[in-house]
Amino acid sequence: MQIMKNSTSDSIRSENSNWWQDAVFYQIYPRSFYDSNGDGIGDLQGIKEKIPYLKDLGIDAVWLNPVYPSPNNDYGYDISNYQDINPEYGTFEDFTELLDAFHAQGMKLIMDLVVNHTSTEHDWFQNSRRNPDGPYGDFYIWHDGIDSGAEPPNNWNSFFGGSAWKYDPLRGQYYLHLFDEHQADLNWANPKVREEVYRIMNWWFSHGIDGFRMDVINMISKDTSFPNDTRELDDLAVKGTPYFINGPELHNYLKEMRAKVLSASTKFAVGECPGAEFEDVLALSGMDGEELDAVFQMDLMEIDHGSGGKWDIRSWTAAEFLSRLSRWQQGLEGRAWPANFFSNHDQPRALSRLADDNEYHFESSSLLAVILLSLTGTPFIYYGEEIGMPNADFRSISDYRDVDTLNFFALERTRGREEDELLRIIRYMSRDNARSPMQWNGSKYGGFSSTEPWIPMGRRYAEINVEKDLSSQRSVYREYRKLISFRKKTAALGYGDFEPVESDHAQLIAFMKRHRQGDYLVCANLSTRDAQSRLSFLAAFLPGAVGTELEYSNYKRTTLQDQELKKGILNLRPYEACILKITKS
Ligand code: TEU
Ligand code: CA
Repeated sequence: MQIMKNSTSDSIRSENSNWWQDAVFYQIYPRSFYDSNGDGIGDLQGIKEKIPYLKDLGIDAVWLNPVYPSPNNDYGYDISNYQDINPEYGTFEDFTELLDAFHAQGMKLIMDLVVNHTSTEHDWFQNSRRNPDGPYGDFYIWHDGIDSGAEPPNNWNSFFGGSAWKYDPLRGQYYLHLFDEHQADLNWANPKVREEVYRIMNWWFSHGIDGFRMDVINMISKDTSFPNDTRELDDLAVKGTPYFINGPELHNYLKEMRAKVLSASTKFAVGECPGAEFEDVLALSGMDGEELDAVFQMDLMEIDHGSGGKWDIRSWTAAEFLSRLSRWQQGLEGRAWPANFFSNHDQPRALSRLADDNEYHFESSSLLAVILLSLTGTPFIYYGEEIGMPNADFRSISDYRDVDTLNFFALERTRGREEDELLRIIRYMSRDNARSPMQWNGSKYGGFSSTEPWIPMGRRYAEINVEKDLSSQRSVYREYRKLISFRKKTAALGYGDFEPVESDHAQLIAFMKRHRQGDYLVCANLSTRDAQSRLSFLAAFLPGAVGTELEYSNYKRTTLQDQELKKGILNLRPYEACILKITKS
């Protein structure tokens, strides 16, 4: 699919632009969104009931995390059957009903495609381990161990801790698993594997879905000489990444996929690509349209990662935040289409991580909305973000469900680290922070279910929930709705050229979005103290600029402040975020 930048046409909804370029997406973690039948597990009928809520917010398209049959070692990312629905979430009929219901509202639905690996319970894997010479014998990555089998084939690590290899006594060989040991990596070097994947994708398209979010799609090609990783690395770091992230055949596989599945279609293909560098993203989603339509890269999500990765938390500054945004916004401009997000099911809640989820809860939540919805590219709002859901913040390890979190805890305990210290890290960084049930109201199970949910409610659900938010004078939901609608009529936000200004400020970030139809300045104070920005610098950026007009602020602004604004002084209160229109002579 060719990316059309709107610089050649006049309307923001030009007939040349792709539907997903105009769309505001909403990501749903189905297990935690809404439980319609009282078993404590979110489901497809539950999502269907909430379509009006999403429609009212201004959502155009939804990405569903995996809903296929799965033993849930990684809650759906370990798939045992690609062509069915997990009975916990409903039936295949429920799925087609849901899809029709979205379409009836003019909304789109994209599914998660998890084909770097399958569950070890998938028939393919069971066949592969039983029958090395059979049709599935070569579907996975099997190797003999070294030292007569006593040691794994090399020193690569799983992202969830420990070796990436697991010995299977039945086959008498090791198989590769970059994630949990119940997630065996498929052997993409085998053309039969690739044919199966394309067949499955086409099957889902024939049922009418509108696209795929492709899980760790930049890891499908491995260096088939499987070398040891000899770099000097932090204890917590993952070994082997240079040999499987953006591996040698990746671009060939994706070009083949484009040709066999995605060509001449209006389906959207967005790839999740952890560890993708700038050049990789260009190659993967460049405007030639030969591979993906857009890429989720993790640069901003790594702002607080130290040399040991996600569990090695470090501090960051506003200037760094802006520089990470700018690197991609400016770098990809006119060359590739960005997919923007501040949260997902793998990250802590952005509100707790990047802003203040307490005293400045309303301001922080709406500030994140201002920034996300002002970026060029397709925005993805993660469920609960629109009411300012903070980290679940469970205090006891028994409340956590995520294999990554539990492995980290167990492994570090054996290395002698204190339980308290580990819990402090987990309360900040665990993926379960963003997987707790949607907070619909303040009743016992948060209006999510009539029974005890599969994972506890976030600690502050009685105080922060949809019902309370909507009845409040300061509703986060209504700010999101306002900003989504403003974005849809303001070409500069979704399509404009990005230019950082105030790129060295200790407290605030500011950037311009420029477009033929009008130029805008976005300013956000990322601190708990007042911050001043000088607007006088605008002259340097925009010859002919004479002033600004306030389009949006998450604070009420007084006439006096408006006068100051006219004089070029912008005083931002804690977590204040503004959008200003630049006026010209
Ligand atoms: O995530 C890939 C990934 O590399 C990370 O975000 C990962 O979750 C993190 O490094 C753990 O520390 C994708 C999915 O989004 C994630 O939910 C799955 O667990 C993973 O792939 C395996 O399918
Ligand atoms: Ca249910």
